[in-house]
Amino acid sequence: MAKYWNEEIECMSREDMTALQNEKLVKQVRHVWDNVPYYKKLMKEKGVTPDDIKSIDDLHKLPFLKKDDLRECYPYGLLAVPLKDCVRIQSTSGTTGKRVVAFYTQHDVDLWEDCCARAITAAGGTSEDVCQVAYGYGLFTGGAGLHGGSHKVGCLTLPMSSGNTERQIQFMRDLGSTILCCTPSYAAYIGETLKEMGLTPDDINLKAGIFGAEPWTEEMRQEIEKSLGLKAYDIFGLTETSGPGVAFECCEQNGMHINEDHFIAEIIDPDTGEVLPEGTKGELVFTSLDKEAFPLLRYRTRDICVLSKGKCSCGRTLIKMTKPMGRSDDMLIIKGVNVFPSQIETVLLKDFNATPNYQIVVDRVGNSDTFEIKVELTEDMHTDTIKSIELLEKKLSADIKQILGIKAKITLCEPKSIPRSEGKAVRVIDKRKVYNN
Ligand code: DLL
Repeated sequence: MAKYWNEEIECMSREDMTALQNEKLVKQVRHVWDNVPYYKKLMKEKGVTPDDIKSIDDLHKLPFLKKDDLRECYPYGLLAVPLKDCVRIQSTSGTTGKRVVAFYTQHDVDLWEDCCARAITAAGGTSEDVCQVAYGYGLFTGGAGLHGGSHKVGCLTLPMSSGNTERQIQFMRDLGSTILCCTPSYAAYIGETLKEMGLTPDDINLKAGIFGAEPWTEEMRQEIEKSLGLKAYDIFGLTETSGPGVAFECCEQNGMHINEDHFIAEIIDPDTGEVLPEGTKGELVFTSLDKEAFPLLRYRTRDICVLSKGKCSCGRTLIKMTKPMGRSDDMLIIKGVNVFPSQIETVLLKDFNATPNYQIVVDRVGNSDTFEIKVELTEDMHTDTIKSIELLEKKLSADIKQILGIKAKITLCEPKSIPRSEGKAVRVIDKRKVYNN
C-alpha cells in the first residue's frame, strides 16, 4: 500500500526543502510585484523590493496581508493573472464585502487537488477505496477539494455533499464506502444517526475519516472513531490558501504536516507581528509559493497554533502544526460556517434602524451547534402588538439566514434585560469547548 502520495516531497531532507522554497519564493515575490499593484504598494511602503528577497531568511521583510486587505481588494484586486486564465472560483459564505473569493488557474486546481491526494493517501486511501465526500459542494472549498483529491488517488468518489443523513448511510452501506470526508460535527451526527437507525459500525465498511474545516477536540475524535468504527484524521486549510489540504494528519494522528513545497508557515505574535521561534504558540501566517492566480504572501490566518519540525514516525519530514488552539480575532465557526459578530450586527442595524443590544449564544447539544441571537426590544417596540413583534422576529431570522447561510434562533427580549457591561460589551457567549487547550 502506498504510504505517500509524493514521497520525494513528503520525505525531503530539510536542506533540499529549504533550497526548493528559496527558489520558489524568489519567483513568487517577483510574480506578485509584477502583477498585483496592491501588494506592490504594500512592499514599497515597507521599503522592500523583489531584489531584497533572496531566500526564505528574507521572508520577514515582506509586509503581511490581512483579511481586511482581501475585503478592500474584493473581488479582483489581488488577482495576479488575467481573468481569462482562471478556471474556477471558490468562496467563503458571507455578505459581499466579507466574502473571501479565491481564484484558481488550472495549475492552481491541480496543486490543490494534489495536496488533498496527499491527505487521502496519508489516511490509507488508495485506488481500491470508495471515498464518500460529504463536505458541502458549491462555493465552499471542502467538497471540491476532497473530491479532486479522491479522483487523483483513483478512489471511487461519491459526491454526496452534506445533508440527507439517512441517505448518506444508505449509500455508505450499499456501496461499501471506506473513507468518509466531512466536517467532524457532521461525522459525529452521522454516527448518532447510525445508532438511531439501529445499526452499528459493523454494518458499514468505513476505515478512515478526513475531517476538518472547524475546530474539534481529541475527545470528539475518540467519540467519532468509536461510533463509526474508523480512524479519524484531521485536515486543515482555508479558502485564501486554496482550501483543505494545506496540512494533513498522518498515522501518528498528532498534528498536521504542512505541504511546505507549496506553503511556508510562520508563527507570529498576533499583537506585535514579531516572528516567534519554532515551538512557540502564536498566529499562523502562510505564504503560498506557487499559486498563480491568488498568490497570497504572508497571509495572517488568525489561527493560533504551534509548529514543530521534530521527526515523525510516519517518515514525513514536513513540518507539523498542532490543531488550531483558538483565534486571534472574533471569528466563530458555527455549524461549519465562518461567522463574524459584525455580520450579525449589520443585519440588526438594518432591521432595527439603531444599535440594538444583543447577545450571540453558541452551544453544542450532542454534537450539533446551537446558535441563538438574543435581541433586546426597544421601549417603543415593546408596546407594539404581538403580531408586529412576530413579524420582526421572522424578518430578522430570514435576513440572518440570507447573510450567513445558516439559521439562528431569534429570541426577542424585554427592554433592558440584556446585561450591560462597563467595559467592552460581551456580545458572544460561546459555551462550546471546541479547542484542545
Ligand atoms: O474550512 C477549508 C477546509 C475545508 C478545511 C474542509 C478542511 C476541510 P474556510 O471556510 O475558509 O476554509 O475556513 C478556514 O476554518 O482559518 C480555521 O479557523 C478553520 N479550520 C479549517 N480547518 C480546520 C481544522 C475551510 N482542521 C478556517 N481545525 C480556518 C480547526 C479549522 N479549524
